[in-house]
Amino acid sequence: MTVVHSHITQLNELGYVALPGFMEPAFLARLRAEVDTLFEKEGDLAGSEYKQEPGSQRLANLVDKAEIFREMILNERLLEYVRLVLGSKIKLSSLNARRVTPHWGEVQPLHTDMSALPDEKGYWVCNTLWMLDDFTPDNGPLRLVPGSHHSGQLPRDVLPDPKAVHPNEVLVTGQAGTVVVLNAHTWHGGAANRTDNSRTAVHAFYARRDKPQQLHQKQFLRPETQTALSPDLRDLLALDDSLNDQLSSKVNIRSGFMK
Ligand SMILES: O=C(O)CCC(=O)C(=O)O
Repeated sequence: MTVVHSHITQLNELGYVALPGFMEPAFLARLRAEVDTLFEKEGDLAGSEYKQEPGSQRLANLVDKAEIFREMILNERLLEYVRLVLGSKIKLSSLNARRVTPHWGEVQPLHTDMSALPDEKGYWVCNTLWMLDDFTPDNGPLRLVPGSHHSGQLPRDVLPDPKAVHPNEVLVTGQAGTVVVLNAHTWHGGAANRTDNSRTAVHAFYARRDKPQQLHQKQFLRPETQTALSPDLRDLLALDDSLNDQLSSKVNIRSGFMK
């Protein structure tokens, strides 16, 4: 285990930890270039495998779309953090990108990913947010309520207005290249972008092995992609896991807040 003690404490107590400089500059440049190319190529269809969201552009099913995405989900240093939240048995749930439109004044409602609440075995959703741009207070950073993963409640059930500023919320800012590990039961959402520039992040979202994937990877990865995967990737994507097929193939794709 290489995770420093203070990060373990922060993740346990606050529900998130930011890792500045996690991406090497060359990796960040490659990732940005790939994401830009895909947004350009997919145009109005971008994100349609998942959900399209007013005020932001999305990309979905990224594991299928370039080698760099397969590299990032298997990053062992990152997976150590994910296992701190979910335990040893994990799988990828989905891999998306989200670009917030300039001057988009709306915030996302506070939510937990997949509207998930911890169960008797504990936490089952963990997101990692890869900053491709600097996140500033004004350009649509992540907002979250530290410690809310302990509440056992969904914001929509207990807040009069999940879009309103929460008295305890913090904005998670950082330089491009930062990765934020988020216990995704923590109440969170994207904030408003009041600047002239877009803000982009990739979300590598993981789940505990006994829960559904957000995007059933086996259904969405092309056969030629599946054939070329290493055994470690096949395992992380749960491609040879009949329990995962039962859990994930029939569920509607579940966002924490989008219909
Ligand atoms: O991109 C972000 O800042 C967070 C987005 C988010 O929470 C979501 O789309 O569910």
